[in-house]
Amino acid sequence: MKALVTGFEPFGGEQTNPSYEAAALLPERIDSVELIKAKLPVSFNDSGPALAELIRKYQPDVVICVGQSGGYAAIAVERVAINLRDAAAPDNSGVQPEEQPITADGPDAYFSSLPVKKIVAAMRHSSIPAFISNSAGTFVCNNVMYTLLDLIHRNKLPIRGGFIHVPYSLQQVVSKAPNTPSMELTQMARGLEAAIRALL
Ligand code: PCA
Repeated sequence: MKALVTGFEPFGGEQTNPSYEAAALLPERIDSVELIKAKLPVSFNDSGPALAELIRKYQPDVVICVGQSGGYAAIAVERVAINLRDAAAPDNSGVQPEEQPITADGPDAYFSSLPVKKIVAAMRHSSIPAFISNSAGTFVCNNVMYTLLDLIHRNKLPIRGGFIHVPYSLQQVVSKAPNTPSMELTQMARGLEAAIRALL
């Protein structure tokens, strides 16, 4: 089995993005799963084509896209992506769509095709705080999750795909307000590993 795990470049004034840093900490192989790790741009227009190209190149069986969601202290396993772009701030390309569909002829929403309950249970079993989130927001992460599931659906690809949000890393919050939630990168990586093992 081959799994593509993507993280993002930094955005919103941050120096790092824990989604990519945590993905990069994963080993090359987990049991029978070969892992491919890649970084996506925080861009509404460029992230989808970049992901599509990675899928075309590596032909993975599983795609797990990971993003940062500052404000949580637990890993959020996303259940649903909606056909909406509505950004409160510009992306890294300066694009800030408001109330636009991702694809005009697409369904309103797609459910993750990963076993979200099983993944949350596996993370918790590994002592990593985790929950099911019913909204991936309306920024680039939701856009990537929707684009992934739309690509799989339209092309009838034999891929299980979904999205996971991780908190700020400890490093990111050292100078933030003292009550800002965070998680150690190694814990995030353990959570992602538990997610992959849950797919075996
Ligand atoms: N988080 C953003 C986009 C990139 C990332 O890591 C989001 O939640 O949409």
